[in-house]
Amino acid sequence: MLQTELGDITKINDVEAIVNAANKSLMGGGGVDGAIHRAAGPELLEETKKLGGCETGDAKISRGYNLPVDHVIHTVGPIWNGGNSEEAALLARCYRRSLEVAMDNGIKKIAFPSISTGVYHFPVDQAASIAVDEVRKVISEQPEAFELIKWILFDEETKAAYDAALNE
Ligand code: AR6
Repeated sequence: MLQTELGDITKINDVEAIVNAANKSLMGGGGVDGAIHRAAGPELLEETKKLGGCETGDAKISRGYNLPVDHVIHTVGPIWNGGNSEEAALLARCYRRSLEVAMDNGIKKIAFPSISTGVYHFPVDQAASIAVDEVRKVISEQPEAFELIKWILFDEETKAAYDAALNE
């Protein structure tokens, strides 16, 4: 049910939705956000432009267009600022809100990237532990809601951090 995989999230086709680590504008960017917009094609931006942006810790859904999945759930992770600016709570909220939006849309299989640990500089070990804890909480509250939740990690070091968190 909870898995990790090394790879490119734009190539994943065994889930119904992938999560995007976006920014508040939802107008695209670099990192995984840029990769998702490139793979989905320009119609994705046409749709996300109309979503009215997204607060840090919240999530919004769009279609997947040319991606192999039907939906993209766009969440906005916190920018790391030393750890005393609610970063942990906001990151947990990204996972919770993404899963709530998935449930509202009947999505049972979902893949996350490592939210906030790239350009936003959240320390990966802490981010992995927060991510796994919050996803486990949601699953314990809603045991029937999901069939598959996975993290698609772009490099070995990041994957090792999520594997360690899952083995805690
Ligand atoms: N598949 C899976 N993971 C990826 C991919 C990919 N194709 N590409 C990068 N990653 P980041 P953030 C990994 O910077 O820290 C954007 O400009 C990457 O190696 O994409 O939440 C947005 O518009 C790292 O492990 O997201 C925002 O402005 C992880 O994804 C800002 O970056 C997250 O790195 C968000 O920053």
